[in-house]
Amino acid sequence: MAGKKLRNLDALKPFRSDATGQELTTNQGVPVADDQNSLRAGERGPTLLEDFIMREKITHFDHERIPERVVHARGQGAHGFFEVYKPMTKHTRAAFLQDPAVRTPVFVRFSTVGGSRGSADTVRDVRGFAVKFYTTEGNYDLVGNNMPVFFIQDAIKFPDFVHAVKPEPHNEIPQASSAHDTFWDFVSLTTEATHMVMWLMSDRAIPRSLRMMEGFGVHTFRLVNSAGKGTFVKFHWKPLLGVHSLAWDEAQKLAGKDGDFNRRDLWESIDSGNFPEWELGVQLFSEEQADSFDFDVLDPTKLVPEELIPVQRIGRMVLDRNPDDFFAETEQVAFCAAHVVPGIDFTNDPLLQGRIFSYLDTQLSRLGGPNFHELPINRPQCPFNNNQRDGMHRQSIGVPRVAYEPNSINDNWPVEVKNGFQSYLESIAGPKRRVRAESFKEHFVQATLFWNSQTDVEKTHIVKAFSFELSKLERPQIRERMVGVLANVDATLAARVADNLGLKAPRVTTASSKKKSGILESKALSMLKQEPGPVATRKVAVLAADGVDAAAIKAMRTSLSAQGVQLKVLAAKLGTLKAADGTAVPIDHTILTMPSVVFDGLFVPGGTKSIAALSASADAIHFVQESYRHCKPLCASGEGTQLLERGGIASESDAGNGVITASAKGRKSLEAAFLTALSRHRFWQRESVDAVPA
Ligand code: HDE
Repeated sequence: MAGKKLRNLDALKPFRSDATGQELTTNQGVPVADDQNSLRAGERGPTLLEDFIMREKITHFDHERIPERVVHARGQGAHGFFEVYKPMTKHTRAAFLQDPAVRTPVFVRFSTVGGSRGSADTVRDVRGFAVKFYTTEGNYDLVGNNMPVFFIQDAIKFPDFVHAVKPEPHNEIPQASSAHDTFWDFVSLTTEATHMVMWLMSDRAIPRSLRMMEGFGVHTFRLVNSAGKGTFVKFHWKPLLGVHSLAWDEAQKLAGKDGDFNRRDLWESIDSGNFPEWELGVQLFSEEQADSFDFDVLDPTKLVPEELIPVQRIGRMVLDRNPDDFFAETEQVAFCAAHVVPGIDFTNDPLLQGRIFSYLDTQLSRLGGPNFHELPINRPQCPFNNNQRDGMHRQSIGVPRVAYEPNSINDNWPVEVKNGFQSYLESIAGPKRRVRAESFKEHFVQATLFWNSQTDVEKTHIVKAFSFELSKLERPQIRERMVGVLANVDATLAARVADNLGLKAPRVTTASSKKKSGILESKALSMLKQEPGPVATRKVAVLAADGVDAAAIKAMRTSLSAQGVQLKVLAAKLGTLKAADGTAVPIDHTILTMPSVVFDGLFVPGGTKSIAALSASADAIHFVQESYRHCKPLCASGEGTQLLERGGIASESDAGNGVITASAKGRKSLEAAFLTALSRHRFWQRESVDAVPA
């Protein structure tokens, strides 16, 4: 297959239905003459059972829903491709990791975990990051998350964990939130969850965009080369747009103002040709290296610090096509942690071992039987043949008259492949026991590593997130217990959270194990210590009214769009504005339909009349204040500074604080300074300015 470029669309052609230019028919192909009226006995009489057309239509409608995923119910999918940078032959025989000329089609589904299918996008949660590679040797699913560790160590605890994080069973409240008693009860009694809870309370749990998230395979997997040699591997996805988050207040408001914020963002960026891209990173290490670590690589509550084993970037994934049919693609896609290909294998991570079972099993009830692999989005794009047959919704027609092996009637086809999938040859010996390995028993060292790796701003956000969630609990004893757990992570963290909860700082115990690796901080664990990435695809709001300075908008638009930043003009109502120079300025949105929370920055151009009108508008002032409070870059030119002042914001240019105004700089550098501010994403130090409301 080397050199052949695969494209998903071609492979799916026979399954695509398109009614454009076609006649309306029943499912049996019978032409329908009247789709407006059911068949009645008399003009005003009862509808007849005989009306097979209406019954077929309504029966199908009655069964349109399938069970939502038990976790990760809400998601958004996209098609794309993966290509490897150089042959990975030394470490793996996986076909899709050999030839840089080959583009392997992928389908990716991002998701939140706890909420139901209709819940909001921007809730505090882990994000699923599941990738299906349609390789020439079968489908490979890398079913990961945007955080590199997990809450529990053993699959047998997964139902308990999920029952605890889902809404409380008696009233199904709260939706899509861990801020309730059962979650904190469970995690405070299950200290192995502490490391992951630190990630969940960090800004990783409120991504600005699905395009600005890292992805992780979480478990240690194994690459296997053609000689059967194994290498441990941790998978990473590194976004080219950097890793960015929302502000917590903003995330909560977005959940109401645009519950589809993350989904819309992904859709619109692909739709407009701004294809999101990630590099696939691997951390490769031997069993001997693994043995030297101060944690067990089979424990999914632990990560391998990049300082210990660097991440090598081995390929890239580009998402370049939106699905045509949400249900047929994003909803029906069935990821499975057991979908591996020759050259990629599992390890004995006890969480992974359970996942190998769970995913296929769950599809049986979600997709209604064992033939879901035949659905267009799930079927491999390479030949697949075996002696399985029948079952609900079987689509393929088995032509040979045998479905068993050995057989002589069909010359024993299909035949085994000598070079087919072979499990890594691993020697296992030991008593059969229900046991947690000694090497899994240390629960806090990496939680402390995570905490120590954060900037002060990130630490404050973590403290606030713990304080917010624990404040919501009905049972004070759970709150206290959790603060006690935090004392094992860091004394200051525990004391700060305790203070916010009106509790005494707990007595501090020191983390229980000595670090062999000696790594006390890891830069890669902080979002703010990473390169911010380009500003392309960021959105800037322009507040305007009649009399606006059109030249200022034009100059800003020219500079910003050269960097791929989108400028949207917002006014009190739709239509066009009459600028001060008499030109017409088209309005993109109203202030009320596109609130400040859907933008990355704000520009207020001058114009005496425009600013006078905006200064008299509570909505406009709120917009400015909210943008400021959410730490977004603000820019004002000419009289625009007066609107900032009206919002209680000092209007002197203060680049360090993300406020760029004309008063200190000339026009040319105003745009450049604003672009620099946008590239910083947020100016978190402003959070401490309580005087500006939002
Ligand atoms: Fe999942 N998980 N999981 N999970 N998971 C599911 O499969 C499960 C875990 C992840 O967009 C389910 O098709 C068990 C870790 C993603 O369709 C189910 C355990 C990681 C998705 C299931 C875990 C994940 C799922 C629900 C512990 C990160 C969404 C519906 C042993 C590495 C995939 C479904 C999509 C979905 C089971 C833990 C990621 C029930 C038993 C760790 C991204 O099979």
